[in-house]
This record gives sequence, C-alpha cells and structure tokens, in this order.
Amino acid sequence: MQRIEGRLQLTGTERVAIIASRFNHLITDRLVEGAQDAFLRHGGDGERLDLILVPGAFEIPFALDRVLAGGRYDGVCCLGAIIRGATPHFDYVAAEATKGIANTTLKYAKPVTFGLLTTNTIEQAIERAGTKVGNKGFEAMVGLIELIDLYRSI
Ligand code: INI
Repeated sequence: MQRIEGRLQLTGTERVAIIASRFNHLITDRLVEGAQDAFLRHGGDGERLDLILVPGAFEIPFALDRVLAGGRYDGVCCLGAIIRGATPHFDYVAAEATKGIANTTLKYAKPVTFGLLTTNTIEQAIERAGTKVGNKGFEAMVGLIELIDLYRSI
C-alpha cells in the first residue's frame, strides 16, 4: 500500500490568501494572527501571504469564488466567527457560509480550509481564538499547508 499524505512544510514559493470576516473582529483578528503565525512557522514567505477582509462570514464564499477564479493563489484559508445571538440569524449565516465555502471549493482544484468558529457564546469563541482550546486560525492554516503539499501528489 502506498501511503500518500501532505507534509507540514512550505517551500517559501507558495502564494496563500487568508479571507477573514471583520464581524466579531476581536475574535477574527486573533484567528488571523494564528494563521499568519502558522504560515511563517512552516516555511512560508510573508511577502506571499495576503489578507482579504470581508464584512461578515456570509460574504466569505463570494470573495472565495473571486479569489479562486483569479488563479493567483496555491490555497485559501477562510476565517470567521459566527456567534449565536437571541435570534435565528446565526443559523442562516452559519449555514450559508458553510455551504457556500464547500460549494465554491468544489468548483476549483485548489485547497481551501474552513477556519470559521460557530459558537453558542463569546466565551467559547475566545477559548478557540488563542486561549484555552488553542487557536483555530492556526489549525486552519496548518491544514491548508498539508493540503497544498498533498495536492502536488494526487
Ligand atoms: N457575521 C459573522 O461573521 N458572524 C456573526 O456572528 C454574524 N451574526 O451573528 O450576525 C454575522 N452577521 C453578518 C453577516 O455575515 C453579513 O455580513 C451581513 O448579514 C451583511 O450581509
């Protein structure tokens, strides 16, 4: 059996985009920091990392489509924070962002990772943005690095 998997190592030549939403930016700024940290610590060249900001998680799929259609990047890391409020708004935004990112990713042969928090409370979001439960932005970028390398061999 041939085992094929991606290495957690960039060559320094890859162009990567982060698409992050500004809504709940106290949280998403921390996710961006985590993703940037992961990119640099795995051999990425900071000059080849772009940050694209959109108003909210709902807009991430539309920006993702444009970015992938442009063909400039080897991979895209999507970051956002959807936090439940008193109304059903959360469910609509979370569903559309998730579905939109998945559907858009399927249209292009490029790796994309999903670093969107969907939490019931602000505390749960803080825990996942660089405190108790780690940094999901860092994790999403590590996943992207693995996929970029994997896609070279499959
Ligand atoms: N956008 C988020 O990124 N997170 C949220 O928690 C959120 N909530 O709950 O309202 C949210 N809403 C804004 C939405 O993404 C759009 O930007 C807005 O509806 C304009 O299209």
